[in-house]
Amino acid sequence: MKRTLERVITTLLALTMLACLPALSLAEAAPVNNEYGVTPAGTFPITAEKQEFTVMITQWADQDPATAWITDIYEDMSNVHVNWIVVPSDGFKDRVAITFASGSMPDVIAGMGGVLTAAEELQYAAQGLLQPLDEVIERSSIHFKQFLEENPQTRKLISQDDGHIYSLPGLAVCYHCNYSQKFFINKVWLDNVGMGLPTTTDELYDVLKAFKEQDANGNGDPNDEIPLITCLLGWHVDLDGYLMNAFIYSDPDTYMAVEDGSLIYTPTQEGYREGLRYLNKLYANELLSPESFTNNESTNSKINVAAIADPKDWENSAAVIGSYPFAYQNYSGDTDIWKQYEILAPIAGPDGFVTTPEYSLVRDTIRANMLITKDAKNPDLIMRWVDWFYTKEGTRFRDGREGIEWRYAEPGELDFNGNQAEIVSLTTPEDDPFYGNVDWTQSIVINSSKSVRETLKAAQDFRDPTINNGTEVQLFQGTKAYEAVARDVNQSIPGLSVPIDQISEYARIETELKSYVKTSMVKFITGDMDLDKDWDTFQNNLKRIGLEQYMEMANTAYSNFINR
Ligand SMILES: [Ca+2]
Ligand SMILES: [Ca+2]
Repeated sequence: MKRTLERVITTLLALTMLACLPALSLAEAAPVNNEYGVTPAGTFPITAEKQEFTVMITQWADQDPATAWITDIYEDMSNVHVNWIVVPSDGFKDRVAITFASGSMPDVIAGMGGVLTAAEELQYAAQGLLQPLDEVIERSSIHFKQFLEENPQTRKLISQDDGHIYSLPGLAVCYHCNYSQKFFINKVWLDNVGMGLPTTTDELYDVLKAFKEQDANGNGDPNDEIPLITCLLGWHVDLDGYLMNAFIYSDPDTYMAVEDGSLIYTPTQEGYREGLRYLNKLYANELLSPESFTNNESTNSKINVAAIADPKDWENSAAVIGSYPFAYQNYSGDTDIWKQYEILAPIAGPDGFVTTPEYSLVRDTIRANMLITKDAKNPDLIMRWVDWFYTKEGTRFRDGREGIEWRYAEPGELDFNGNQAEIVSLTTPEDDPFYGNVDWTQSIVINSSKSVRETLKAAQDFRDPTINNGTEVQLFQGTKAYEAVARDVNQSIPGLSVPIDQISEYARIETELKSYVKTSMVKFITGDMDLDKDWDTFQNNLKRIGLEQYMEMANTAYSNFINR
């Protein structure tokens, strides 16, 4: 009895904390009024008499969903008990396949990063192992329906070409990741050669030349600077990423672009050749390090670390292409060298052209984050249980306890945009019983929208020595200039789903094309292939690999997506 009372009090406290959500009130909890045994959508508790369902879920780190802080408290709020089947994240995919094959499934399968691809989902739906959720959503959600209205791209991404929705998504917006074809430049070196941040490809050329010819790092030797470096393996470190976008829209992940409503293959375009000419000019004038073609991200960061360890051997690069500067701490220990870098805004090409890819369509939505299987005894109960997590309040609730995992911001504490912050994130003490086990994290859907993240308290100066998340602040602030010139999301390319019988052929051509483009790109830059004499051969080889067939399949998939 005492325990029950304590639980009620805890629950009431939790509800008070969430007072901004008017529908959330025990007093307003309406009686069960439908055949599914649930209260009206948007109210708590969800059921009058306790009900339960079973969730198979990925385990993340040391988490145990059965004992997480959130589990008990949400059971009290919802009056729904969840039985957890916890599966290690290694091998989760296989376990899902086995579960589908077994013919006996838990009510729900939920997983970090998504349980099924669009193609897998469609296959299971065709076998009757997943059922359309459209009517359940219509009947038993309020917040998820609103979420879909507010996120039309997510609705398209989770809908199949047959018009149905078979799974529930999560949303995890990473603002700087969505504009991650970036360029970092050493501000100290710029000061040393008396130049400002370049805004055009010509100005950048002049800056790199000054780095080469002058003693930009100030060690007395004018010849030990690497003006520009990148690498072949890494996240958005592409040579034909940032710099190419001064000549033509270029997304090296797909090499596709939307032109007049349909897809074209960028390396077939004259603008791509012009971009390669510029890169070839940088290389021919020894401004782009040849190590760019052999390094990976960690070797590049080691170049910078060596420079710190022995200033006489200083050879760190002045400018780097990439989503992160190589010199960030995760690569280089405790050094502060990353603070010398500025994120360079996208630069304009000779014709004033400037753009950058926008990756929200392939990054924000966690597709099939949660499946309600054909064996689910009460899909409406599950929809009601998960519905609230599509609100900002429900997502914030998942952060944990006030005073332990978070607190309200004081007046004057600022957020990422320099406005009054809403929430300050705190760190769970290591001796806390829920340390590392507060929430189900992204294994159960959340709506981690741009505004949830940006209204957290943040430092205003990324070089502030008193903060430990300066890189995140720098990335956030530097991304603004990218967002300003980025392609509209409606001109971005989603993950394309081709019919099941085309998948292997599509993947085969895609892999060959990409590999051939990347190899040829390097040869064009280094002069092993000539941009005038060998261009036609390059184009013919793309056709020989199957470019036309590939683009036909891609365009059909793309127009299906647009028409959803
Ligand atoms: Ca030099
Ligand atoms: Ca020098």
